Amino acid sequence: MSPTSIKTTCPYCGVGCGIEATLIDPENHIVDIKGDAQHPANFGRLCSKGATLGDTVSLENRLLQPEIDGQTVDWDSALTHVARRFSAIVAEHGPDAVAFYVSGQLLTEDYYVANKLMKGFIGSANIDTNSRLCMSSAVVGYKRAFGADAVPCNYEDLEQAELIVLVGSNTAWCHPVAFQRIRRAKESNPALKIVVIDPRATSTCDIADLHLSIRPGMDALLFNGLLTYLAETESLDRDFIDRHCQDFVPTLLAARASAFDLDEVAAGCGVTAHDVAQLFAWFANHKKVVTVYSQGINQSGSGSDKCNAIINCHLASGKIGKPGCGPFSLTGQPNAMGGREVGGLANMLAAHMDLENPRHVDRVGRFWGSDKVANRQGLKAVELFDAVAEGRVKAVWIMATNPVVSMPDADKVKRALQQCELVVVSDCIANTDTMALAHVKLPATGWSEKDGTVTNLERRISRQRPLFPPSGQARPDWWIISQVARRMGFAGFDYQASADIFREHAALSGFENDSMHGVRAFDISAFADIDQVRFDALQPVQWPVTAKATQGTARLFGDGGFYTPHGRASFVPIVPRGPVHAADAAYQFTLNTGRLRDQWHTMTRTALAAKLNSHKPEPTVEIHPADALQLGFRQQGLARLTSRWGSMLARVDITVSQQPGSVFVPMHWTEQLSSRGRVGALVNPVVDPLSGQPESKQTPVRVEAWQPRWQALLLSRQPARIEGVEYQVKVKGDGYWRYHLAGRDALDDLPGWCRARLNIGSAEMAECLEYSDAAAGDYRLARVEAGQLSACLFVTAQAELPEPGWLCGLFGKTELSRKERLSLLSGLPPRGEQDVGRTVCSCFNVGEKTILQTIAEHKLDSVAGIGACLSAGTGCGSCLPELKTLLADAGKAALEQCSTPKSG
Ligand SMILES: Nc1nc2c(c(=O)[nH]1)N[C@H]1C(S)=C(S)[C@@H](COP(=O)(O)OP(=O)(O)OC[C@H]3O[C@@H](n4cnc5c(=O)[nH]c(N)nc54)[C@H](O)[C@@H]3O)O[C@H]1N2
Ligand SMILES: Nc1nc2c(c(=O)[nH]1)N[C@H]1C(S)=C(S)[C@@H](COP(=O)(O)OP(=O)(O)OC[C@H]3O[C@@H](n4cnc5c(=O)[nH]c(N)nc54)[C@H](O)[C@@H]3O)O[C@H]1N2
Ligand code: SF4
Ligand SMILES: [Mo]
Repeated sequence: MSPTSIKTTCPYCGVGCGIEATLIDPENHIVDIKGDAQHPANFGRLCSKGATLGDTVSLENRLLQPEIDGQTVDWDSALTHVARRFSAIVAEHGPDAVAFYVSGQLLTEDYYVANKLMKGFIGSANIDTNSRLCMSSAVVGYKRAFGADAVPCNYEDLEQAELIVLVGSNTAWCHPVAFQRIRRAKESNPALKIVVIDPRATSTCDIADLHLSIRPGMDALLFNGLLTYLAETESLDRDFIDRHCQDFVPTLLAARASAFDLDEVAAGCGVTAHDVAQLFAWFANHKKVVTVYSQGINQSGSGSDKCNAIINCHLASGKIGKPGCGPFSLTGQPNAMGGREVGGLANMLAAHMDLENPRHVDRVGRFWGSDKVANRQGLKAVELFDAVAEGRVKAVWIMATNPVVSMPDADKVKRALQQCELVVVSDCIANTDTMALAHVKLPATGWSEKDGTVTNLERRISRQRPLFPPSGQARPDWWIISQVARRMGFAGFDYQASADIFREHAALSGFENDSMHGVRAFDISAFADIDQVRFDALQPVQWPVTAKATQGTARLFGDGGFYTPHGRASFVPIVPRGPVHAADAAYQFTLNTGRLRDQWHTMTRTALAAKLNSHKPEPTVEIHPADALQLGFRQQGLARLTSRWGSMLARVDITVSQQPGSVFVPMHWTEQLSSRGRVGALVNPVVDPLSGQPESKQTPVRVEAWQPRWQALLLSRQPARIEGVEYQVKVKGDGYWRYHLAGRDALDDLPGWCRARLNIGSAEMAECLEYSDAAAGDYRLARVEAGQLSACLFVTAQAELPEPGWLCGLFGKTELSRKERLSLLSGLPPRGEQDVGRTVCSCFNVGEKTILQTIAEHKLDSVAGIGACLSAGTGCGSCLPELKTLLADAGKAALEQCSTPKSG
């Protein structure tokens, strides 16, 4: 029998890549993953995260049973309990005393039902989503300009553009397959110009013709400057402005007032006038320009205004609605767009309708058969958790998001949940920082079991199809929500399958959506009668999908046709504002936070794939060499970061990619994997007044060296028991666990402490190798069972710890050689053997040292050469920028060697 192959969609980023999954051994969840060659989002390509999905579908750390107060219960008890408690609180305190906090990682069907229950039947709009932290400013930007939350562009525009401006977007790491498309477009059309605007020099700069290392938060000034420049150089599209837009004059006046001349703009943005002039001239002189923007723009106290400052420039030059043009907000999550369609945010109603529009509320009420539809905005994420903290919200149901990690002022969120009357959490994973605070735990099906649709960042709806039946008692989110709704006594939740919900959602999108009632952008009414067979066969398609556009719609606003009452796009006058909290004498650095190449958010799934953990195994703080020198930092030392809201510890990474005065910390680490690595605890809870989106990219912090008394590296086949260690990071490897430890308390009995960590009693000492230098504070211990390395621990007070690469590799060996055993406690490979170093290429598992050695041996001077020798860089391509850096480093090292006169 040939193995079954199933087409589905990647559950990570908004690129929305199609996947072809081949079931090898379905019972044991063994599946082969490759890109779907036919899917228009990726044409067969995947990045490191998508390609390793097969390593994340085991039952490791899955939540498989419902629980109430730590006791396993059956579904009926759990659902009845949730329904009764929610009903009772609503009866006593009103509908606004309860809330849902949901996620752009729900499927559209899950999202639709959650929104319907809260806004339609409980009668409150207290349902907000992690998209608040992500896309809400982009939504305000589009709605203010176009009258609808509609992304005008698609991926082909990236290929057809003459200039792509990537602003506040680390596309290379965060939307890797879209980035590969841009890279290839540039290879085949070298005239294509790429500009990156980011305080950091990221991997995205690898293909940039120009990088503006902008002062944090100053983007609106830059784009106001651009608008002024377009007007002054007669680069406006007067015809487009006159026929399709309004409010141009006040907008230009506002832009001029803030950004009168180029030198002023350059000084304000902290970049050279030459570079600003270059960007402006390219923008003005090219017809086809796409401005791609993401969290460097959205996650700001004035993110909405920044979005409109960008859109203003595209409207003014008519660079919109045509191939190769447009302001292109890159959605982060796989279904952030789907959430916007169903109205998952607290300030919108379903299917692009508004809570504060009585006709919309009435229409949705008639459609749903409810007279309780909410008619005013609910609490936005930060307000929502504030209300939980104050006891105004007494019950919260969190689905598919991990707010104890990802919210700003995250320690406050944690405290709020600790004192909340009822916390219900639906997740596919058993141990998360948020799940740890749940009174009721509901096991959801995860990717590989879920069945429904998602919409990617170019409005393309794709199917996620199940590969396996649900594990344990896990159930789809839509099922869990509908069951609670029914037990609360509400009609209209009798869905049998996700297709039933999709059909209803499609019908609502077309309901009274016409010129008589007012046209709404989101319309997929062509699917209003879709049956299960057609749903199962659904091909990727871009909305709107209507009777007129049955094959979907590639691009919007080709000839105006904006969704404002008058059909014209609105310019929005912008007064630039810097970060709300500026750095000061006490908190001298601006903390910037964001993503790493191989991890997804709070790592609940990506950290299950050993391959993805070795690129960046620890939480780091990236800092400029000049700042590091002043603070007395050394590379790979430890630092404490403190803001007015919280503090954390991180490994120091000194790098010129960082600008002086600013530090970067990844958002990913949790309490499950680190003792003090949650950066969210430090992030200020400042929000954009219009969108409510937090300013997660700029918080003033103090940074200082953190000097431990001892440091340790522990590797073990079994998870080790470590408690009370101040700095602790746990990393899953291939067949072992790895711990980085450091503490300031003296370890009185060092050998005893080490043996206890490895669970070694006196009987087991016979299998151990041991090294002790009490005077120096060095101790090393390794256990070899039946010829195999089972654990090793290196502790030091002063010296360096061994690099883990070679030691980790020993866990893959069935029998250690005598030479290896002799070398073991030195932590260094025996003479003639090579440590592979930190993983650079995750697809082919190639380490940094292997690459450097191969470059030297074969005198390589291109990434293609490295690919030919080692395959590195020939998979997903995400490591290409790093390979180039290694080539450059190797070149410099070789030069230095040549120019250093040989002594003696
Ligand atoms: N590998 C990986 N990919 C992901 C995700 C993931 O967790 N891991 N998450 C997905 C999600 S939900 C999202 S929202 C996207 C996010 O995708 P991106 O927005 O591309 O990612 P970030 O790293 O959050 O931030 C982007 C850049 O903004 C820069 N920045 C900070 N401040 C400023 C500023 O003032 N001005 C400008 N111009 N730039 C600034 C940062 O230095 C950073 O390089 O990624 C998606 N893709
Ligand atoms: N400092 C800082 N903070 C940030 C950001 C930043 O750049 N800097 N970025 C923000 C952004 S843009 C985002 S999008 C958020 C993301 O932050 P979160 O949404 O909190 O992060 P995730 O780890 O993606 O959480 C998803 C959870 O859902 C679970 N899950 C996965 N699939 C399913 C499912 O099908 N059903 C259910 N019920 N559960 C499921 C996962 O196991 C995980 O626990 O973080 C925000 N926070
Ligand atoms: S780019 Fe990577 S993470 Fe994003 S959808 Fe494609 S494979 Fe998944
Ligand atoms: Mo996001």
